[in-house]
Amino acid sequence: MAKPPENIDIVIIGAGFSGLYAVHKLRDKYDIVCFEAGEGVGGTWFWNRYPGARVDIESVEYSYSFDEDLQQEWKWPEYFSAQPDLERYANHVADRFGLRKDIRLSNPVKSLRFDKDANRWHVQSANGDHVICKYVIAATGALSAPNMPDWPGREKYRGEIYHTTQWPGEPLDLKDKRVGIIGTGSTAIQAAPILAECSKHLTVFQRTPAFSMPSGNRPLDEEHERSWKENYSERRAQMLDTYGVSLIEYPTKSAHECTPEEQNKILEEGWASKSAFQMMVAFTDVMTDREANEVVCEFVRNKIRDIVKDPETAEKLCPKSYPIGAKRLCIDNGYFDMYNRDNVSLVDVKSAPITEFTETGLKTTESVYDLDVIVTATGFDAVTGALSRIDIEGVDGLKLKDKWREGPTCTFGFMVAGFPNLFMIHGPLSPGALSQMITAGEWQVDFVAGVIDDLEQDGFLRIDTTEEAEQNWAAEVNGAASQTVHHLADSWYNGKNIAGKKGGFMIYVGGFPRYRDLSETAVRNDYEGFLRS
Ligand code: NA7
Repeated sequence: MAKPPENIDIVIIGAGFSGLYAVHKLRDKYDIVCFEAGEGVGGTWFWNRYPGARVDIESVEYSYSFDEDLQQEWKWPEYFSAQPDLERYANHVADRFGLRKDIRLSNPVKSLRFDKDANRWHVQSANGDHVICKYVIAATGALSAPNMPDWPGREKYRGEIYHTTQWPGEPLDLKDKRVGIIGTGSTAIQAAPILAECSKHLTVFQRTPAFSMPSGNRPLDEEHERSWKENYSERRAQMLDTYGVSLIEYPTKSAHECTPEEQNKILEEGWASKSAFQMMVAFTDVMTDREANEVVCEFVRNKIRDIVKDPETAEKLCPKSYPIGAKRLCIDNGYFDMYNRDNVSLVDVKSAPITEFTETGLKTTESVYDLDVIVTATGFDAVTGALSRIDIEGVDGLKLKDKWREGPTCTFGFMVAGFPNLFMIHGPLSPGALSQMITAGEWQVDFVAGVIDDLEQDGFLRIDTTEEAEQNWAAEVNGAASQTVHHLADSWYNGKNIAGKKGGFMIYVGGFPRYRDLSETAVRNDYEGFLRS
């Protein structure tokens, strides 16, 4: 028998870091329910349990700022936390702030339908819950819908297959196994060195080589921790004034203003620094000038050539088809050095693509590979994937997946015209994954909470955005992207990692301060670009 509908104020979708904060922020003032697909909280850091999973931004930054006591008391063991520590942190926050009673685990949202006469969303979940609410906040994550290649023959493959984001909870015994990993993005680059150490043989199937920097990870030293804890409020405020909500060192000189010796010195310092993202800002023009960018590319290629002993393998591993930083930079723990092991081989699947699964492994246009375990580190239907996989119907039967067929449209990444009272956190065309997502997510949740408070105080029943505002925002997003080298690579940033996915660059690269100013200015100007009624 169908469950009776429940009437509440707000549904939050997702109990990842942004969703958890939204629960905390809104629960005292409103009746809320949070639906979560996973069996636990933490989102990205619940799902991504593959060996080597680790954040690539410093944990003192990549953590909540909303509660000073939490900030002071929590101890990160390392500069860049491993997945278990991040999951532990998410659980600690859920317990400490009593968030669990409002979160329904293992209960993904299946559909959303807007009743325009009643100004209410009808939310249906996998467990048969039917919630009628005024507002929906989709904190569904930019990297949560896995991309699984659809080569034929999967059902006949007799070995084990694991997508990295659906890794089993128990440790795998791989010591006598031939393992294949497909992909060489951030995930594969973290997992592969560990898989190589614990398996009989590892074959890496590479379509596009990646730029990767060595991780400067180490146990967090007390002095560094103390300096953050003594200055947290000031530093958090500074972070929000930086391009990527992160206090990396920003450069003052263009590559063209430096002699080759100066360039080399700066790049060596960047290579040895804690954060890979330092390489994207080694000079002021790395992300905007092809020549400046090429200086950094060639420096990294030479590092790869120095590390990898076999020159043919080294050359295959050198990215040459796109600028550095145009795809997400990777951070590794011994990735290139791994190719010096006897039990690791590299297969180029750009020139000879994988065509099918066989009973015993994979077939490419040139060869067959026998594998006991296949790891698909093939990434995500990113940014829009999680929302497009929910059946979302706005006013007059408009479906979100139809509206976004040619690419996502929205205003400031928050709202889509025709879908009133539905707010996205880290939505498409927001700074999303090009910002430090926990702090940026807190700011977005605060912004949406302010919009809801205003609606309630001013007696409005709904807010929508306009198509004109969406077009203006698209022009701003595309204008910003066209100033950079980002559009010169196929990646999950522009959806070109997924066959047939349409749309342009999905992330706002005009910098967080401008994004924040434009959003706040629109609200101050009597909700310019929005319709309240
Ligand atoms: P990514 O960065 O999207 O990497 C996925 C990798 O899988 C990438 O090397 C892809 O090659 C490869 N891939 C995808 N489909 C195929 C097929 N069909 N054949 C061969 N190779 C394929 O995902 P990650 O999980 O590594 O990282 C996602 C983000 O998480 C990362 O950017 C960080 O922000 C954290 P391609 O490059 O598309 O040629």
